[in-house]
Parts: sequence; C-alpha cells; structure tokens
Amino acid sequence: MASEVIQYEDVKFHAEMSVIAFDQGFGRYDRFRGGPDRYRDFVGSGGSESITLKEAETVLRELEDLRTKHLGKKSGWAVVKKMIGRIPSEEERASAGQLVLAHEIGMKDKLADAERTLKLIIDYLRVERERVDVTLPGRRPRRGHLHPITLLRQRIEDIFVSMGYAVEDGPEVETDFYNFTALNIPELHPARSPQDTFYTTGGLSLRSQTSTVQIHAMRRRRPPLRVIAPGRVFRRDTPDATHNPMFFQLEGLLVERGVTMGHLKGTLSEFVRRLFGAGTRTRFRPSYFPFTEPSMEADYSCFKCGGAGCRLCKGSGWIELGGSGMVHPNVLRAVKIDPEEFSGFAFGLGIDRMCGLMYELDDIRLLFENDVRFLEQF
Ligand code: 2NL
Repeated sequence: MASEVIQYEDVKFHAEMSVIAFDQGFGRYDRFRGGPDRYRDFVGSGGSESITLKEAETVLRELEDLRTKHLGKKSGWAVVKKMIGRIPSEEERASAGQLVLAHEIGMKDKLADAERTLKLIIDYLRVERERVDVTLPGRRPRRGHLHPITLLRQRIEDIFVSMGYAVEDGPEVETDFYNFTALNIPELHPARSPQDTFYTTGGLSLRSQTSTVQIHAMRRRRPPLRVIAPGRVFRRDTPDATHNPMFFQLEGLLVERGVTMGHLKGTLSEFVRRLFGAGTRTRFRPSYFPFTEPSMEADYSCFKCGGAGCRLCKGSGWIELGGSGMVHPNVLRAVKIDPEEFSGFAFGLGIDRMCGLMYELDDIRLLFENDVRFLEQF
C-alpha cells in the first residue's frame, strides 16, 4: 500500500466520497447554520424555533464528535490527505492538494457556522438561567409577635414609666425574709405554709408576689423612689379556668415624703384612664393586707359596658383592679427606712387576669399552652 502509486482521480474520488459522508452526518445540524445572527431564531421572545439549554449543549457535543469522526487524525479525511503525497506528477499533486483543501474548507465552514450558533444559544440561555429581577420585592419571612401578656405588660409599663416609675426585675427564688418577713407577714400566716407556697428542699421559696423585688429596690435605691415590678409569681393552686400556679403580676411602689392615700387614689385613677380611656371611673373599698395599712381594693368601671352592667363585669358595672394601700410602717422599718420621715403607697394587679378580661378569654390557661392557633390571633 505504501509503495502503491496513486492518481489524481483516486484522491478526487475518495475526497468526494468523504464529503458525501460528512454531508450526510452533518444534515441534522444544518438548521444551525445561517450566520452570526442565526442564534436569535432559537432564543428570546422573537425566536421562531426553540431549544433548551440542555439540548443545545448536547447538540454541540455531538457536533464535536462529528468533526472528530470526519476530520480528525484517524478519519478517512486524514487518509485522503496522505494520499496526495503519493501522486507522482507534481502538477496533479498540486491540483489534488487544492481540491482537498477546498473541500476541507467547505466542511470546516459548515461546522464553524453551526458551532457559532450553538455557542451563542448556550451563552444566551446560561445568562437567561442566571438572570434575577433585582426590582422584585423580597420574600418576607413570616414574623412572629409578642405574647399577649407581654403586649399588655409593656402597655402598663409605658404608663407608669411616663409617671416617673422605674421598671425593676428580681429573682424568682427567694429567702423567707424577702418573700414574707420583710412584708410584715407573721410567722404562722397561712401564706407561708407549703400548702400555698412552693418551697425548695433548701428552704427557699418561689416568690408568691413581686413585692420581693420592691424590698430589694428599697434596700438598693433608698427613698424617694418609684418602682414597678412586673414578673412571674407562683402559688400552689390547682389549675382551672381562672387559676394557674404560675401567673404574671405587676406591683407598684412609691416612697416619698408626705405621701397620702390621695396620691394612691389619683395614681390608680389616672392609670386606668390611660389604659382604658378617659371616661373610666374608679372606686375604692376597704380591705386588709399585712404589708399595707390602711389597705383597699380598687375597682374600675367596666371597659366594655361603661358601667351599665354586662356579662364581662357580671352585671355589676365594675371590674376589680387589685389590692393596694399605704406601706405598713413595719415594712419600711424592715428595710431601714424611717416611717416618721417617709411614707409610701403600694399596689398589685394580675396581668393575666386583666389580659383574660380584655381579650374575653374563657380560660386563662390558654395563655400558657403556647398553641400557635391561639397565639396567632393577637
Ligand atoms: C394583692 C395585691 C398588693 C402590695 C401588693 C406591697 C409591696 C410592698 C409594700 C407594701 Cl414592698 N405593699 N404590695 C400592696 C397591696 C396589695 O397586692 O391582692 N395582693 C395579695
């Protein structure tokens, strides 16, 4: 074979056969030819022919395989080119070279045309895939909100802060001194019994009112002082629609020179007017607490019926706010404040009880079950 003499006609014949084979293989890619703007027919809104990115990438790979098959080092075309060198006549060799080259340029042009279109399609579709509309509004994460007890506590805090009170916090586990003794609660008082109060094995107790925080505040701040103490308190009650062994309370304390019952009544009256509206009225009934003297219960006119009587106020027109009174001299003495120089008033109210009334909950325990179907309504 190597010594075999080859004529121009042989080369021409083999070259033309190869070109026919190439054209046959190329036929399915012919639709991608058409100059530098042909790609527009496949993409965008004006495209009359459509193709996906994946399809275009596959076609381009197949086209490369076609090039290797028909024009690569091991192709029939490589054999044709080697044949040229074995033509004895110089003139015929030159003609064969020209012929083969012309065919090669023809095939390579077709490939290049289709490849260019496919590469432009692929570029366009890749950019399209990664395109983001920066003017689109962001996806808002679903936000939660504060617990209804927290919402009410903050409203109450805001009112008292605007009247000059500081918000105080303190421990939930306390010694006997802070929970009872300093509050003038006698040694054998039933509130101290383990039937009413949770005790730790170490003899500490869970605070049964936030007065404990105010005892701390009086020892730390010294009068004149105005503080409120919102927080969890604990009492050994069996849970039912109106009781829970853990609930939220808010106490207030003012100790200054020359404080009277008038200041107490004025303060509580102004508080309910700010919370429920300017038309809210108050009334005060005598009561008893070991830590205040005199003591009283405060009621406010029902925010729902305005005092006419309804289901919410059980027909009376009044709703109980809480207990209050003038700080007992023994309480002042327990924190080394001279009751001859200073006097004060104090009050306490239940946040969850008030919350239950305001939202007309028929069961206070709903507030602590953390069922989102309930909580979502606030
Ligand atoms: C209630 C209402 C009350 C107080 C709490 C208090 C705090 C200090 C001194 C004196 Cl540091 N009093 N707090 C006063 C009256 C009532 O709570 O129904 N408690 C059982």
